[in-house]
Amino acid sequence: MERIYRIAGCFVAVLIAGLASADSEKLRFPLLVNKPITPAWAPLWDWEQPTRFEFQHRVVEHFTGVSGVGVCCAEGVTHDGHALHLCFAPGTPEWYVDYVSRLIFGDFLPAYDAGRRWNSTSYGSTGSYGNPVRLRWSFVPDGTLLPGISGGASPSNLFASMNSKFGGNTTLWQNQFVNSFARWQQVAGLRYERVNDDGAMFPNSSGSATAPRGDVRIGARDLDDAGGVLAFNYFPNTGDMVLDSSENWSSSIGTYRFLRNTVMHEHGHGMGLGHVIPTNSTKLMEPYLNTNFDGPQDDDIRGAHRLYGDPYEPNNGVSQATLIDMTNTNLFTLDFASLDRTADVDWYSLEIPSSRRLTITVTPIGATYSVGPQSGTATTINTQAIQNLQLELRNSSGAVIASAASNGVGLSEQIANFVVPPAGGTFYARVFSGTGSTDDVQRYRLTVQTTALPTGDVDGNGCVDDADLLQVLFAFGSNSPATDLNGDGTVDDADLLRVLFNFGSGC
Ligand SMILES: [Ca+2]
Ligand SMILES: [Ca+2]
Ligand SMILES: [Ca+2]
Ligand SMILES: [Ca+2]
Ligand SMILES: [Zn+2]
Ligand SMILES: [Zn+2]
Ligand SMILES: [Zn+2]
Repeated sequence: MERIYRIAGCFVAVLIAGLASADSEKLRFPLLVNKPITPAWAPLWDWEQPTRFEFQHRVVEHFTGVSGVGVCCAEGVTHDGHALHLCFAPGTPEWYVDYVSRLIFGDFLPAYDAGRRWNSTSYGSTGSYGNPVRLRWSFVPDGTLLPGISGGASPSNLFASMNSKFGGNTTLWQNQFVNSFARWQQVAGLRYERVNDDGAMFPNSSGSATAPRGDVRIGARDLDDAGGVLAFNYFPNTGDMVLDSSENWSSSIGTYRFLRNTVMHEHGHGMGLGHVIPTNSTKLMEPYLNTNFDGPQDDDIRGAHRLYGDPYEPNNGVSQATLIDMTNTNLFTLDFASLDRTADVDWYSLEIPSSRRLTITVTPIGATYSVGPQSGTATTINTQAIQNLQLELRNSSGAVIASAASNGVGLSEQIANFVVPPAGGTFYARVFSGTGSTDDVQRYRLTVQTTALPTGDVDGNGCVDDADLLQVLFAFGSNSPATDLNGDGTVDDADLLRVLFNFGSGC
């Protein structure tokens, strides 16, 4: 069954209770039917078959008293083959429409728990899901009053306690935070800037470029003595972090992994991720801290990509293409890329020197493991087989000159040994989604390889011979890029001479 769905716009949350709550678990109730969300009840929506939308919209308006129903809808085919049309109340947040749609249409994967992303930061509004976000972060000055795990207010002792634990080496402990944010920035569409902090009321004081204070503010105080709770963190758009100053943060094992994994986990919440199960020491966002690995793992990275895209976003068009410069290398590997949804398209701008063959490979990255949201159900998924990757090579005017799309979901695609027009220049690799894809994150690795050819080797067989000479002669006077060796726009004497001067080269 081909799974498709489409979401067209959105509006107000009249039927959703408690949207302002920070507890995303409480938000997961269906809008029009008061039943728990599981794919099993999708067929109960038979009355919502896509035949009489207008009537149904009026019915919903009548029952709910909400006007404007029908502007924001999702349509698709459920996991068991029912064509379905969902109506959401005006103002329903996009993430919720997305979440419910994925459940109903059967392509919900119980993976990472990606809740609500940052939609407003100290840089301004942030765009939609899959687009990168910039965040400022700061350490609150000691004395800033911080809430504990059951309310109350105690002054932050972050600087005093950390300096004490780290023998007065402020740079050392602060660098562990710097490195924690740097790691998230390396693997997902998140950009960080450290700023000062004016000690404004905590939390609930928005980040500011001028105040100054971060979007993500960090403090410490005793929470429950050593052990137990290590830290807690607010979800977007608050994002602030409170560490328990009673913990052994200066443990240097694994390059301060106890501190760094705590910070990276807490900031996982700070970007909108919830806890995941099972607690088997394989995922950063498990409810209990793990130190047997370093930083975000596959499920955590996928969650961050669903919210903010991969680290190369935005690259959804030619003008935003991610640069891959092959001028001084013949092998380039790009990790942590993904199609963060089926609508994601990734463009790469390739700078190719003259006289090259080109091989581009896109390989799905992932693994098979069990995962689910905390207090939900864990299911085995294969994150390597989510989307059907497709690959195109385009020239500088955007025309497709090679493509690879024959392999299905979970398999790599390759444009192999393509003879690049001999003058080289700018080309574009475009990675996008094909049939059979599930609308969820597909991580991939992109590899670009070039092989040098002799100058004048028009057909790219490694030898400058009669065949190359004939190609130039036949194209003489034209603007054919394949034979325009010097790339000046015309196949002429100059190109002919390049073949003649190099005749026999490589043969
Ligand atoms: Ca504690
Ligand atoms: Ca992408
Ligand atoms: Ca494919
Ligand atoms: Ca020429
Ligand atoms: Zn509709
Ligand atoms: Zn409808
Ligand atoms: Zn947590």
